[in-house]
Order: sequence, then C-alpha cells, then structure tokens
Amino acid sequence: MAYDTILLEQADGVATITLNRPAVLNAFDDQMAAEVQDALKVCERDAAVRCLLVTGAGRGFSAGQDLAAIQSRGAELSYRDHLSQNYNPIVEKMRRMEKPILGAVNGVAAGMGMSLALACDLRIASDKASFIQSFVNVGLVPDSGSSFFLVRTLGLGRAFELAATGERVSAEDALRLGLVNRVVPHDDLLPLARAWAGQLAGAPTRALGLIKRMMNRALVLDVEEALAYEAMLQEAAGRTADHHEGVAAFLEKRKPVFSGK
Ligand code: T3D
Repeated sequence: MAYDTILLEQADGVATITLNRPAVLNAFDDQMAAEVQDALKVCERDAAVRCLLVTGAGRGFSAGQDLAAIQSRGAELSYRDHLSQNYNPIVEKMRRMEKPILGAVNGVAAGMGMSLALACDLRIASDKASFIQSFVNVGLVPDSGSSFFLVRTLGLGRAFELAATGERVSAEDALRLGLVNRVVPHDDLLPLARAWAGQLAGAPTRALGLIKRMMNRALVLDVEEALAYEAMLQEAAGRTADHHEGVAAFLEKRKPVFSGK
C-alpha cells in the first residue's frame, strides 16, 4: 500500500511511523487511519522490525479526529461504527503487537491523538509537547482507549479530571503524573528517541513481547492467576535463543548479542 498521510521508514531494526498531515497537526481522517492500520500490520509481520517508533511531522503529534471530516461525513455514519472500523483496530494492534512501541511525542497530542500516545508502550516527549483530553471540548467522551489507559495510569480522580475538563497537560506535568517516561529538550527529541528505539531493537525481542503480553493480562488477573501466567510465559522465554545467549554472555563476561529469536 502506498502512503499519502504517513511516512514509514525502516533502519537497523526500527520502523518509524510518522503521522504526516502537519497542516492540521496530524489530525486523523479515514485515509490516515487506514494507512496506520496497514503500516502496523506490515511492522508486525516483518521479523526485521524489532521496535516501532511513532511520531508526528511538524509541530503536533496528533490533534485526534479531523473535525472537518466529522462535519462532512454527515449524520448517516454511526460514531460506534467509525471507531470500530478506524481507531479501535489501531489501538488493539498496538497493544497486541509483541514488539516494543515507543511514542516520540513532538507536540500536542489531543483527543484520539492522546489515546494513540497512551497506546504506545513507552513515551518520550519534547518539552514542547502537551496532552489534551479534548473530546469533552467538542461534546464527546474519551475513546480509542483513553478511558482504559487514563484510569489505570492516574487513578479514577485524576483521570476524571483530565477527561471532564479537557485541560492541557504540559510535558512536565505529564512526566510527574506518569503519562510519559521521559521529557527531553525539543531539538533532542528525535535523536534521543531513535537511540532509545535502537536499544529496544537490540533487546531480546521475544522476551519483550512476552513482557507486553504479561503486563496486558496483569491488569485483570488475581495474584494466583498472575503467578501461573508468569510461570507459563517464563517457560516460553526460557526456550528462546536470546535467553541462552544472555546466560552464556554473562558467564563468558561479554556483552550479549540478542538476535530477537
Ligand atoms: O467517530 C468519531 O470520529 C469520534 C472520534 C473522536 C476522536 C477525537 O479525537 S475527538 C477530539 C478531536 N480533536 C480536537 O477536538 C482537537 C481540536 N484541536 C484543538 O483543540 C487545537 O487545534 C489544539 C489544542 C490541538 C492545538 O491548538 P493550536 O492553537 O496549537 O493550533 P490550532 O491553530 O488550533 O491548529 C492548527 C491548525 O490545525 C488549524 O488550521 P488552520 O487554521 O491553520 O488552517 C486547525 O484548524 C487545525 N486543526 C487542529 N486540530 C484539528 C484541526 N483540523 C481538523 N481537526 C482537528 N482535530
């Protein structure tokens, strides 16, 4: 599939998806949703991709749903159908893909754009980035996973506050709240994000994938179930080439070279 609204680049085990509608702060129309869905499938299938980096072109990360597109689509399209076809598959794929996904939040992440950032496994943000649950500002409710991620990250009170006020959260406050992992000077964002993604791409990919599967399930398991699930996934991790390489490298006092297998 040729892409018009995103860029997909790949180098050294890292695939980078750049949302590329900068004139509208990378707001999503249906074409962009379809292209992101396709790019995620490509990255998932390609064994050479061991980490995914998601960022935005220009001064925004993503301003969420393109509001002009909402107005032009009229009343005949149901919001539920639109979300089910366009955004939910993106978030589901990002959470199920057994490869690390790093969001490099270069500017404002609003509405579904904030959901997209929260669906990444890790977030590094520019000091110029900001986060807005802007759904309520246009009379809507959080979607594309925002309610799920916010309540789990912030707890009920703060999650409700962000969703109900639609106020802008600065990068610094996002770091304090645990919404992002790192905040860096704007000009350093992409070099530092690429370096971090490179490290993730050189990590034991199967173990990272199993960790992601484990963390997803840990949100809903009781302690006995979590212990049994950990043991089951450890069985799988223990059979990987990277586990054997990690142990051998330790005993031979050298740096491990993980193949992702
Ligand atoms: O079924 C469904 O589709 C429901 C799904 C809903 C999911 C959602 O995401 S709902 C929430 C949608 N997003 C918003 O409501 C955010 C709207 N945008 C803003 O509030 C502001 O633009 C920002 C706070 C994000 C940034 O403000 P600022 O002052 O930095 O930039 P700006 O001047 O407002 O925007 C720059 C341009 O981008 C501007 O165009 P112009 O005037 O230069 O030609 C603006 O109209 C355009 N733009 C920004 N956001 C959107 C947008 N155009 C279309 N849709 C947008 N979401």
